[in-house]
Amino acid sequence: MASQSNQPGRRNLLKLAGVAALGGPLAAAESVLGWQAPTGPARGLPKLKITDVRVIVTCPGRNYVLVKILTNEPGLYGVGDATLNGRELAVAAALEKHIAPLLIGRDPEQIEDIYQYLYRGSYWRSGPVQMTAVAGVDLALWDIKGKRAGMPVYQLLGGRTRIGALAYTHASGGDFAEVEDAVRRGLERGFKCVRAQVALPGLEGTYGTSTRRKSEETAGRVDQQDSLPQTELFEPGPYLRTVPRLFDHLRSKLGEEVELLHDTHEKLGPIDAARLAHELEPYHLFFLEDLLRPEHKESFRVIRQHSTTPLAMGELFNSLWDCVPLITEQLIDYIRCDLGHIGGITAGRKVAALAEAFQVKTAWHGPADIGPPTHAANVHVDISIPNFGVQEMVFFPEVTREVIPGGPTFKDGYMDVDDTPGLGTDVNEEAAKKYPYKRAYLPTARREDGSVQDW
Ligand code: EZ4
Ligand code: CO
Repeated sequence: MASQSNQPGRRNLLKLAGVAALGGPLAAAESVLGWQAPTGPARGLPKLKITDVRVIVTCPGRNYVLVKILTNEPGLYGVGDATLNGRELAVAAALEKHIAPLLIGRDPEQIEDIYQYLYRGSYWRSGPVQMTAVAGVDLALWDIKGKRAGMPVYQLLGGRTRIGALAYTHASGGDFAEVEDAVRRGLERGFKCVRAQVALPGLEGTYGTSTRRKSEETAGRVDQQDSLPQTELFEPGPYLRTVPRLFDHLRSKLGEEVELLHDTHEKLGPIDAARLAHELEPYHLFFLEDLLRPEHKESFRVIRQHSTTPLAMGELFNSLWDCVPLITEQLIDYIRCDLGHIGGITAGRKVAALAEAFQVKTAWHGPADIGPPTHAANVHVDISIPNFGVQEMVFFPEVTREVIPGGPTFKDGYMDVDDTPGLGTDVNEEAAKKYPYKRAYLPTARREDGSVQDW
């Protein structure tokens, strides 16, 4: 029973409890108190221990938070991504001050136990800061397990189910012709699926509707903003009148073959959302994304009563349980939570399995403001589950790739990962130091009367 005793403070705890010298049934209690499941190491390999948890905050163009977990096996470490756009330092502090001390000495092979411990063991559960921190740890642990097994993570998840992950890119513009051109550029690049967003006449615009610049591309990029959030404008009336006309234009110019998507970015109320979904029916969208605020899952019933447009939801969800009602009531067709904000691969595979049972497909969030390890995790899950739908993707600039090398590839409309053991991403700590953190926020939005609007 002494072989499991590698937790600092555990022996003291047992002494206090006066049970240190006792055996028999208390041996089990001891392994519970030390909370190391009484399993042996994999394949007769020496038992692994976490020796260090490094949190790397860096700004190669935009801010990223990386988690590097080191082990007692020389050279064996894992890298995870714990980036939460606009709240990076809160996650870094949660990791450094609260979570890292819990991990030192622990067995990094016990991924599920560590996920349960960090999620439920904190008593205060869920929330974007905590679940992003948990995701950073979780990805690093899957990376370690893959490296130790000599296998890419998708093999550990059950092996390949498809040739690659069907990907979509973003197209936007100031008017319909500009959007059409942007969609054509996406198609020329090999994409079969393109998300289309257009500016609103007479409005400055906000996420996905900007006239002056692409809010969704630049948000959080430190070269694009002051150190305080910009305020952008949104009105539902012009939006609701414009978007169906955009898709009428795109279908008449591009035909039926191209798969078109659109993101409402949680901006509408229920009856407006239902109207939009209904009026987009003739244009056969691949899906309509994030119509409602994440608090209002019950309102998806209103939309479903009025429309057959496929619905996707979830980038603001923080846990498996946020996804449950929409999936079990079949109120959506695609669950698109962010593996980096719901607790990582361990949480994502549970969401995927729940969704499979209700014929819901996955469409994990894949924007520029989560790092390459999360994009890699997306694809490892995508290509190993039966109910994958589509994968949002971005191309990272060279400066990001210098600091966080590796990650998925893109060819002929599909993302893929190679057979590098683990996740296939890394962090260059020396390069990261060249790009110190700079405070940056996502923009905020208001209505024309000055009241707060969802961005
Ligand atoms: O606005 O990740 O579908 N993608 C998106 C993203 C989000 C950003 C917010 O940080 O909606 O671009
Ligand atoms: Co979105």
